[in-house]
Amino acid sequence: MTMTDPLELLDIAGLLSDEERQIQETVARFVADRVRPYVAEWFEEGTFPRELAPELGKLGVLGMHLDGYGCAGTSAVAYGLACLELEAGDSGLRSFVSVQGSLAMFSIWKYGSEEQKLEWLPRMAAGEAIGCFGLTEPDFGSDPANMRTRAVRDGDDWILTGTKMWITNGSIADIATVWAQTEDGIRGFLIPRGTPGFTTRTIKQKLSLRASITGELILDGVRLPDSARLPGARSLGAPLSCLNEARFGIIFGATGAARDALSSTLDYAKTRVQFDRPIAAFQLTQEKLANMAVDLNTAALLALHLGRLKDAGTLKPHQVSVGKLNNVRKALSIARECRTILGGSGITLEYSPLRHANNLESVLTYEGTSEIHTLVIGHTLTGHAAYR
Ligand code: TGC
Ligand code: FAD
Repeated sequence: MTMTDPLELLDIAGLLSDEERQIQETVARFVADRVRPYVAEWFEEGTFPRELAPELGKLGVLGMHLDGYGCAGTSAVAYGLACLELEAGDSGLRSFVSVQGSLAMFSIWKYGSEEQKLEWLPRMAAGEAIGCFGLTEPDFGSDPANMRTRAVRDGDDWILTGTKMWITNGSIADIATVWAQTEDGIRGFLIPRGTPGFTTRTIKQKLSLRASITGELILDGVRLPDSARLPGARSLGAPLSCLNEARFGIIFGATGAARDALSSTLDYAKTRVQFDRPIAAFQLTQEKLANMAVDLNTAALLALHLGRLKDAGTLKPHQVSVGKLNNVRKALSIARECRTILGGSGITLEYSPLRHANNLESVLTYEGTSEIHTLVIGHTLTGHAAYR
């Protein structure tokens, strides 16, 4: 007996519905045809091909779990499985889809006016308009409550000033959801590209998430009408609720990166011969492979459990933290361990594990660092918030 997909170990696919399996297979085929052959080149060049956006729209994965306005309206589990397959291609691809659907579109879908929804969501679902989500600032990442970006009233308008940092899709986005402090608390605003005073800069020299555009948003007295404000967003809870959506996709996505790293390593270990035997036949290699397969399968089961809770409408933010903390941590450790089995070959882009490991360094940090998710869980267990 031999296995190429390490997720076959516990027959997790047997827990999925026919529709969920079909959606997963469709996304996997797209990744095999349109991503895997090119992703090493994108990573090396530090680029994300914008022309992929309408293809992702056609595939139905942009705002996939939202209802109406041109969105597919699938279950949370189906959306998670799509994230898993996208991130098996590259975390940068899943990031694009997360930011578009779970952050930029979700913020409009949940907190926007009917006019804002009609103006942006159908085009964003089709991949004709790209969105970004600006919460983090140069001096405030884990602690967004203290953000410096300010929106002040000037007659009927708002004037926004500040800087947002590390913003996925920032410098290619047509529309930015930007969070700012007002005298009544944190509010969200939609800023279209080209608005006077609004500029962006691409962050270069990244060693991680290279097949993704990361940018800075600079707001220098940007004047906006009140109709640009997200009317339903009334506190920090609004952007944090958007993060739950994107963190959910990461719980599945990280297992995709780990699965891809492990399955390519299994193939390699079975064919690479040293001391006249395949390296897969050595006990030390098998211990690594077995431990990784156990971690991967338990991470996938956790993702599925949380997905079922989300579909039942009972998923809590601290449960999302359990999934994000565990699955990203495990995926990063799997990708690094896989690299050791590949020996010298593992340091090139010909094999995926080190690319995944480098990407997962960002995934460990964004959407709440592992320390922040640890403290969220600690808060839930003890009743004491230890952030401040
Ligand atoms: P705290 O006082 O605890 O909460 C303020 C208000 O927010 C509510 N809340 C939540 N609501 C929904 N979902 C959650 N997860 C929530 N967490 C808190 C809370 O109930 C409260 O509501 P109310 O009504 O009482 O006002 O806030 P705090 O300032 O003490 O901070 C808590 C902490 C540290 C957990 C939070 O600030 C946090 O999560 N920090 C991490 C920041 C972060 O994750 N940033 C991510 C930026 S976006 C990104 O990284 C995109 S990468 C995308 C990609 O490329 O894939
Ligand atoms: P800091 O908050 O300064 O943290 C530095 C270290 O201190 C971390 O280890 C952290 O865990 C630790 N720390 C902080 N506070 C505590 C505490 N209370 N207790 C213990 N340890 C603590 N943001 C967006 O808004 N939109 C995006 O689209 C986006 N995309 C991103 C893409 C990439 C590639 C990256 C790398 C980041 C992105 N981010 C985005 C920003 C990301 O969310 C932040 O980097 C993250 O929240 C951490 O903030 P920071 O980098 O300022 O680190």
